[in-house]
Amino acid sequence: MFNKLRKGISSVIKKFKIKELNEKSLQKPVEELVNFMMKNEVASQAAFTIGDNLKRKLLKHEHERFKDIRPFVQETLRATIEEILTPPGSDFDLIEAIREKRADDDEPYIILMLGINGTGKTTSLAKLGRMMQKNKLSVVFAAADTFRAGAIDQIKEHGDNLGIKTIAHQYGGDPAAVAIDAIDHAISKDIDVVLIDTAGRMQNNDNLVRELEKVVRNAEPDFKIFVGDALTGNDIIRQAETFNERIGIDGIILTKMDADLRGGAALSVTNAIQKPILYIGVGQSYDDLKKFDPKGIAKDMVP
Ligand SMILES: Nc1nc2c(ncn2[C@@H]2O[C@H](COP(=O)(O)OP(=O)(O)O)[C@@H](O)[C@H]2O)c(=O)[nH]1
Ligand SMILES: [Mg+2]
Repeated sequence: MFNKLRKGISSVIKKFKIKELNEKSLQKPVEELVNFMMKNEVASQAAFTIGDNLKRKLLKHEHERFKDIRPFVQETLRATIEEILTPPGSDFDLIEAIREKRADDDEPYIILMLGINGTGKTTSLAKLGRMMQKNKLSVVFAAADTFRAGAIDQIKEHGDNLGIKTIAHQYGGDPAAVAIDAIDHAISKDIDVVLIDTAGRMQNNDNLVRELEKVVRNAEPDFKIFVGDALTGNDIIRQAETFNERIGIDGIILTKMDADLRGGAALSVTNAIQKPILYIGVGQSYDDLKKFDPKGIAKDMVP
C-alpha cells in the first residue's frame, strides 16, 4: 500500500537540508510537502493541516542543534499523520460496544450502513456479519435497499453463504418497514445484532436522503457507518460531509484499500469529518475486513 506516496514523501523529506529550524527556513520545504500531498489525492484541507501541524511541532525545537534535521522531520511527520488518522472516538471498539449493550438490554445492537452506490456497503455488511459470527454474536440482515434491482438477491446470497437470515420485502417497498421487521425478528429470537443495508444514493438527492432519515427515526440505530471507497479521490469528502450533516456518521469503513493507492482517502476523510475509521476493506472475500491501524498506516506512508 501507498508505494507512490511513500516514495514521494521520502524524496521531499530529503529536501529538508536546513541548517536552522525557523519559520523562514521551513516555509519552502513544508510548502513542497503540502503540494506533493495534494497532487497525490490528499485533500487540500488535510494537506494544509498536516503542513501546519508539522511546522508547529518542528518549531517547538527552534533552538536545538541538529547535525541532520531530516530524521527528526521524518519522525515528526509520521506522528503528525498518525494524529490526523486518529480523530476523537478512535478507541471505540464495535464488538465491545455490542457486548456491553447486550449485557444489560434485551434489544439488539442496530447498525446502519450509509454511502453512495458502489462503494461497498453490501459487501462490507456481509464482512461485518462474518466478523460478528467469529465473535460469537448472532446476526440478522435487513434488506433495506429496496431500490436497486438485484440488491435484495445480492444480500440474500451473502446471508445464505454465511448462514445468516435476511429479512426482506419486495422491491419498491418502504426501507424503514424492512428495518423495523428485522429488529422485531431479532427481539423475538434474541439475536444480538441487526445489520441494515441501504440503497446507495447521491448525498445530494433530497428524496432519498429523506427516506434515509425515516429509517433512522424508525430504527434508531446504535451505530451509523459511512462506507467510502478509497479510490474515489476527493469526492469522498463531500460524500462524508453531507451524510454527516444530514444523517450523522459514527464511524467509517474505507473499502478497496487492496488496490494500489496513493493513500489520500484515509487522511482526507478523517480530517474532514473527525470520525474514526473502524475497518478497511482489503478484498472481495468475507474475511477481507481489517481493523484500521493508524500507527501502521502512518509508518507505511513515512517509513
Ligand atoms: N477489491 C475490493 N473490492 C471491493 C471491496 N469492497 C467492495 N468491493 C467490490 O465493490 C463492488 C460494489 O460493492 P457493493 O457492496 O455491491 O456496493 P454497494 O453498492 O455500496 O452496496 C463489488 O464488486 C464488490 O465486490 C474491497 O474492499 N476491495
Ligand atoms: Mg448494495
